[in-house]
Amino acid sequence: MSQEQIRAALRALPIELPSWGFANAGTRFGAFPEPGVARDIYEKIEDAATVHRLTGVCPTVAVHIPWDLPPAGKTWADIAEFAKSEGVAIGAINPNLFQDHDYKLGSVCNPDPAIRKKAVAHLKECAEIMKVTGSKLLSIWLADGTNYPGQDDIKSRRQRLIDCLAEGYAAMPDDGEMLVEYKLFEPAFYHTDLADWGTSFTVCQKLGERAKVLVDTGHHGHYTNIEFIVATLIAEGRLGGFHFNDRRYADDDLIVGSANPYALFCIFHELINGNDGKTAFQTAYMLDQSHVVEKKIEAMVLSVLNVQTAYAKALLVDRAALAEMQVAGDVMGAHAILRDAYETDVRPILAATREEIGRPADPLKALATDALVAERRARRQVEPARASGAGLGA
Ligand code: PSV
Ligand code: MN
Ligand code: MN
Repeated sequence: MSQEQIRAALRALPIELPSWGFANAGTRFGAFPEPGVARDIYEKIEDAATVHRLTGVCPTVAVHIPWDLPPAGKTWADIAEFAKSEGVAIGAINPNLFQDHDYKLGSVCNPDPAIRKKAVAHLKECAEIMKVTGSKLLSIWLADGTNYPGQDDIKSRRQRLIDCLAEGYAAMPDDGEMLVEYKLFEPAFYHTDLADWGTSFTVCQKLGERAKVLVDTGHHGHYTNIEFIVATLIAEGRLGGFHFNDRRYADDDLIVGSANPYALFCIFHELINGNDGKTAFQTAYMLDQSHVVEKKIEAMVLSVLNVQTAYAKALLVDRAALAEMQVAGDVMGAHAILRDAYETDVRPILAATREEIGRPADPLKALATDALVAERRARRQVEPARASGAGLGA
């Protein structure tokens, strides 16, 4: 593949940023506020727009409801307009069905029909926000599950889940997609109602064609082969997108590509393989990270660079030669093709990709001396926020 083709492919891969990754976040042991950090939906959009300005590949920002809400007197249409004025758009709408005290025993799986009704009403509210903002994605993650054997009836919970999500699905715009995210455990520790890709997949089959599986790279058991899941979901037409992040232990939500860059490369290899062999499969590429000790905008820029690095390396795989090795049963030869690509230094390609569209060759270096970012960080430390709501990430 020519360098020009690689640069074009990199520019054509949009990476969505999570609003909550720009806000102060913490663990259950505490949070450490960052001076000048984004405090409301406006400021999160400003920071997402900065990342787009520096990288050229982040045109949308996902929002989480109600972490993100328009202030009194403003509407979601106003927020979408503000995003546009900043050069970005609202991306996936993420309902929050896990923090309200009513959801202690679950949201859409709760044994109490009144609480399920409340959860469905929230799904419908988010479907309306999709219509107003022009978002095409309703991204569902549930904290539903149980902590003890016998706590609730697993079979009944599954049916409640399907029935409630079906109502949310029906409320979406006709061209909207529902992304169904799974997670092995946490906050539930005995069983989780959407625990793995198979569970999400079968639920999507019940919901309809526009329901697809969302793969969050931090949500699996250790040593799970995520690229195998990706290849399978593409083959079945049910890969809906990614929440990229990295981890060493559980759902650490660290900078993607910081701990397991080779795994990320292997995921992109399957994304290209499952498509036309030249570009990655079209799906929703999103980051889902919470930055606790690292500077938020810097962390997001680095995450984007790491995703592009993995993609560029995967694009370098000599697929014709690989196919020959595979047919010949040349195990070491086939593996060497992948390794050769992985070991290539793609930093010059990435720099050229950005310079061609008038973005800095080194976005992190540019960020360090960015006057607008410095001005905003200073202003936020003295002026009140435009809206309320800290928008803390989980
Ligand atoms: C849950 O761990 C999750 O991955 C879901 O995507 C949530 O929306 C997000 O994290 C909140 O940080
Ligand atoms: Mn996620
Ligand atoms: Mn997560």
